[in-house]
Amino acid sequence: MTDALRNAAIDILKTNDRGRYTVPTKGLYPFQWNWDSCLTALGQCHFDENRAWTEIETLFAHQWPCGMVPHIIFHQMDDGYFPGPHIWGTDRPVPTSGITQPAVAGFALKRMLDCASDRQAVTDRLRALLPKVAAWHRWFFATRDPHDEGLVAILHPWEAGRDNSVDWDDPFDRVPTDGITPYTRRDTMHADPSHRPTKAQYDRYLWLVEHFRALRWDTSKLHDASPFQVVDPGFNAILFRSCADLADLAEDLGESGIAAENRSYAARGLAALEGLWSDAHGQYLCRDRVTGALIDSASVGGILAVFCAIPQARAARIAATIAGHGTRYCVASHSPHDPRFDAKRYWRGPVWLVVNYMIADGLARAGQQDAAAKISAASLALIGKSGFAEYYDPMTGEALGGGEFTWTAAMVLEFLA
Ligand code: 9WN
Repeated sequence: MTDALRNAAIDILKTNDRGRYTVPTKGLYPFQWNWDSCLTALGQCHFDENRAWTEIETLFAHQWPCGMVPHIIFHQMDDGYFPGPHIWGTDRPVPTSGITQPAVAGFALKRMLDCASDRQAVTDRLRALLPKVAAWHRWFFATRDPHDEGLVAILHPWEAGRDNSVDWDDPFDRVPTDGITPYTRRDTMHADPSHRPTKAQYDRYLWLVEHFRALRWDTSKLHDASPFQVVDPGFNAILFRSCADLADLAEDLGESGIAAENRSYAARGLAALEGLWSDAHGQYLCRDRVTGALIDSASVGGILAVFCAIPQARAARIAATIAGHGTRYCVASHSPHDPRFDAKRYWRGPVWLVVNYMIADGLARAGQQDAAAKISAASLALIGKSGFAEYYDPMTGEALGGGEFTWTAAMVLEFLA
């Protein structure tokens, strides 16, 4: 059984492999996505280490001079996805989007080094990537933390990778929709529209893209010009974990400057994260940076915070919060106790294996082995029941969204390891 699962996962990774990068799934997402690629590489490590390193190298080959690593690289034109390169208009040699995604690369590289069959053999590749990842981290704090809080803001829901989370509902009230160019969605041609974001949300996604494009994608200007600035605990936790992991890697390679810089980002960030904790919710919450208020929305973003080194008592409380969800399959992307929970709509309830993986990893590191084991078991049960889907109904385990999904397959290889 385990062998069959492993082989099926490897088959998906190979089917979606386009040579030097992997698409999340054919049809729905025909390009390279940032955090998908980094997590995909972890799966590739289990059968082709060389290919795994290439995945990350390809991503960083498209880093912007300012340090940002874009969320999509449009390697080859494909009309199957909207918004395509002409909407973004970023004017890059190979077209990319103009926003970023969770900075999971630092963590991925450390994990890949730990799994390497011959660490010496990958040292040069790691040495070449190290300053690039460090530049990305520096860019985050330079452009997304203008008041030096130690926490960075996302300026578009696509940056968090949790596109239609309940977290963004209130801040989205401030994002206008007037004047956007008429458009035709493609996602709803590949997936059930009732499982995807709404038109009202898409209008706002597009308004933000057009607004930033009008500013010529000058990433030093976008933060202050954006009506949407949200400090997401999950997004920050991934960055802090990557900072800490990059610092370890840098130390090993004798790069003391990068090590010290990233240790400091991680330490300051962890201290600042405390301000997002909610005792009432038993998890962290997003902060709306425009109003300064915490957002009353118990999403998985505040649970994912356990991926960085939060205090053990917080991790224990988060484990209890997950157990308290009471869903058959964990971890729901939104609290089922909140009336806004929607078991089938994308990031408003469904389970995502990548998020499960990071939560389980964080819980295990914080001494919550039982809770971590439950998440791992639930993840594999979902695969056994419904295959390698994009996301799943936490109540029924039904497969939702795209099929034969790359990062889902990659996470299965990790869960089986
Ligand atoms: C927009 C590729 C990506 C993931 C995101 C997920 C979804 C894109 C979309 O697909 O977002 O970036 O068009 O829906 O929300 O996390 O990286 O798998």
